[in-house]
Amino acid sequence: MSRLNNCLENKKYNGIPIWFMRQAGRYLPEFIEIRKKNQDFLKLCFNQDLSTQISLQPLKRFDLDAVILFSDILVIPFGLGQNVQFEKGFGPKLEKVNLEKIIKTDKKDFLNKVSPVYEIIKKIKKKININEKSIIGFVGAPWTLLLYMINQQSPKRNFEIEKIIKDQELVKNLLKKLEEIICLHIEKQIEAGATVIQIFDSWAGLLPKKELSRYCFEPNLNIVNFVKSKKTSVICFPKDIGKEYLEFYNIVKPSCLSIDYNIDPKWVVNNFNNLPIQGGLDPKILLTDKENIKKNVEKYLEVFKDYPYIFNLGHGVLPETKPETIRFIIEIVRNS
Ligand code: 1CP
Repeated sequence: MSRLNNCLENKKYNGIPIWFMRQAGRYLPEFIEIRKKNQDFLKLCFNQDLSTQISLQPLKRFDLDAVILFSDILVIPFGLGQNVQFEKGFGPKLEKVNLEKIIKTDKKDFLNKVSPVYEIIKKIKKKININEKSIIGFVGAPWTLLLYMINQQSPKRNFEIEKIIKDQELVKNLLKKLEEIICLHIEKQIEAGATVIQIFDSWAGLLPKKELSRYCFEPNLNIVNFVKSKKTSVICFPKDIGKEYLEFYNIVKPSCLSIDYNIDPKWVVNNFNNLPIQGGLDPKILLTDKENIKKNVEKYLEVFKDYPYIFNLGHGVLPETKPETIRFIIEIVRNS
């Protein structure tokens, strides 16, 4: 079994598994080249040959333990019939939510739009040795997807929680539909060959504490239980919820927690009962000099010595990162 799957299942394994969030992406010249010729981002996500190629690009260059499917969390709103576009220099733009249309979209309609994703996973599986590399499928968590769907753009640009959760009927219905479709999307990814599922709750940190249970813990729990029922390991990333990571762990009980860079790794080692942990290193560190990078990588390796740990970052690789820096970090981890 692959190093990553072994670690997730808390078995003895040989060395620390390593992969990077956004390992396929804009810091790689070979990705940028394909992207230039393919202006429509979602169309690229559904292009079977190109998306397979992009998913495998980082593994061609580097000694990584996993391939992550090249796709996006926003294929779910798209599959539900909400128009999504990615604009250069702006990010995602979504049309206004039409609840009636979304509710009317059934599983078959969704699969009609999104099924190329599963074909891409099948193609990836044919090109790698599944005993050595994990295939990571992924979804956005209900809250993070709901937020993009109602906000119609990144909350980085414009966000007020009151506006998002004002229409409780809409919120309740959307969450229910999202949970159902997220589970379907996971099921199909597993059937196609995904050996690990990661749930990105990238904007969990925008929730006030009193709303975490309803919008973050409960929906993640339902999805984690679904993934577990498919006998598949599941990594949760409820980004930026600080000390509430502990409450998340106690309620949701995923196979592994991915931590962001605001979390003190020592606190994690002392409080999470040997639960496999992933990530943590601030992606901005990768933009500094080698000495500083080495010092910070070694800090995580030291804290998580004798602990089930997956090396990764506290969020995605930044576009300004030099590919050589990724190689440098892998070398440090492999030689540790
Ligand atoms: O060339 C470009 O401009 C496209 C940039 C890009 C890429 C490479 C986007 C647009 N998505 C992706 C791929 C992607 N997205 C992957 C591929 C696999 C890999 O990790 O290598 C994954 C896992 C995602 C997941 C994703 N999309 C998340 C969750 C992870 C995170 O970063 O927090 C989120 C929030 C998105 C939405 C999204 N898609 C793209 C952008 C620029 C954004 C973020 C917009 C925002 O800031 O709100």
